[in-house]
Amino acid sequence: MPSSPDRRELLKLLAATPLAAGALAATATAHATAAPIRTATAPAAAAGIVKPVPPELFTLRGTNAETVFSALRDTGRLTPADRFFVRNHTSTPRLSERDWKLTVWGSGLTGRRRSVEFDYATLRSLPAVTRTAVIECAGNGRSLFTTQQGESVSGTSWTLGAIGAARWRGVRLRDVLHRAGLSSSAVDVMPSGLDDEFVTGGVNLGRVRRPLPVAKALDDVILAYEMNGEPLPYDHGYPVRVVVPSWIGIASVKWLGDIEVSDTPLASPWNTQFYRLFGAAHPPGGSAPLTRQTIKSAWELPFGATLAAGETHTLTGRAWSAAAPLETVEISTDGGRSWRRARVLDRPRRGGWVRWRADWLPDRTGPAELLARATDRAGNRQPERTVHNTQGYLFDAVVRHPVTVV
Ligand SMILES: Nc1nc2c(c(=O)[nH]1)N[C@H]1C(S)=C(S)[C@@H](COP(=O)(O)O)O[C@H]1N2
Ligand SMILES: [Mo]
Repeated sequence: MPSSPDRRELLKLLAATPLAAGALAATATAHATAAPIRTATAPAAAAGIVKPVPPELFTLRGTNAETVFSALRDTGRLTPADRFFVRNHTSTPRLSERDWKLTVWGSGLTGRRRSVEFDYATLRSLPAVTRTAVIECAGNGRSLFTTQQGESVSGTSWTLGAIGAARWRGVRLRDVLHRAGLSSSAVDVMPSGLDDEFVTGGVNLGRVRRPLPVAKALDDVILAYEMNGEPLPYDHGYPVRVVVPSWIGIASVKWLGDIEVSDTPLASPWNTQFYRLFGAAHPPGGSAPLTRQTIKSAWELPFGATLAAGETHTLTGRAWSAAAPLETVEISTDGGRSWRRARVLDRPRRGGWVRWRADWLPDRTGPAELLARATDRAGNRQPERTVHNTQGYLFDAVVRHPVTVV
C-alpha cells in the first residue's frame, strides 16, 4: 500500500470534517497574508484522484489538481506528496504490486523472444538509485498566455502550480533495458501507462505513451517505486512510474505497464499532435517534439494577495531551470523599472529548484505588481514575453504577480 490504510482514512476524515478541515486551512494559510480562509464545503477528493485535494492545497481543473503555490511556503525543498500536483488524462487506477508486471518488447531487443517480463520483486532486486528531480507539466503557466499576453491557447488553464520536486528511488531504465537485451540498433523506447485509454473529441488515442530516444533512456531515466521515502502514492504512478529528469512531465509515464523498444523511430499522439509548438511563429507541421522544460520563477503568495503598507514583508518564492543550475533570482516591486537580487536559500542544482526570499516595505497603497526573474548558469534568463504557441506550452516569461497594498 502506498500509505498505511489508517493514515489514508485519517486524511480522508480530516478533509471531510468541517472543524478539522477548517483548522487545516488556518494552518496552511497562516503565513500567506491573504489566502482566502475557506470552510469545508469543497469535496474531499476530485473525480478520479485518490488522495484528498482540499482547496487550501489544490485547485481542481477537470481530472487534474494544481498545487496552490502559496501552500509550498512552509515546505522544504521537496514537495510533500499531499500537495504534489496531479495531472491525469483519465483517472488514477488502483493497481497492486502483487499483480503488476512490466513487459519490455519490440524490434530493438536482441534474441528470439523479443519480449521480457519483470515482476515487482525482480525490479526491486535490481540496484537501486535515488535522485531528486522536479516533474513539471509542459503546460505549467499556460493561463498566463491569456491573462498576461492576451493570447488564446488550448489545454488545462494551469497557473504556476503544475510542478513539484521529489526524491525518487527506483532502478535505472538503462539496467532494465540491458537486462532485457537492448540491441545496438535500437533508436527509441516508448513507455506506456496502465490507466484507461484516453478519449478526446470522440477519438480514442489509446494508452498514455510517448517515445524517448535511446540516448536519453540510457542516460538518467529511472523507473521509480518510491517518492520521498514512501512507496509511490496511487495518484503518482503506484507501483512504478518513469521519471525523466528535466524533461516535460508527459515523458514521466505513470503506472508503467510496458516499454516498447524499437529499431525504427516511434510515434504517439503525445509526440505528434501534442507537445510540439504549433502556431504562426513555428514551422508548418509544428516544432520538433518537446524535450526539456524551461526556466521559471514564482512567488509563494496568492494572486491578488493583500499586504499592509508601512510594514516589512518577507516574501518568498521558488525558481527553477531545466537547462542548468540557477544563477540569480532578481525581483522588482515597481513593475520592472528597477531590480534587486533575492536571497537564494538553496544550493542550485540542475533539474531542481531553489527557494528564495526578499524583504519588501511597500510605502504606497493601491494595486502593485511583483516580478521575479530567474537566470541560470547557462545564461538563460526569463524573457518579458513568451512566443505564442497554440497549445500554450513552455511559458517562461516574467510573471507580473498582482497584489494590493492597503
Ligand atoms: N500513465 C500516465 N502517465 C502520465 C500521465 C497520465 O495521464 N497517465 N500524465 C502525464 C503528465 S501530462 C504529467 S505533467 C505528469 C504528472 O505527474 P504527476 O501527476 O505525478 O504530478 O505525469 C505524466 N504521466
Ligand atoms: Mo503534463
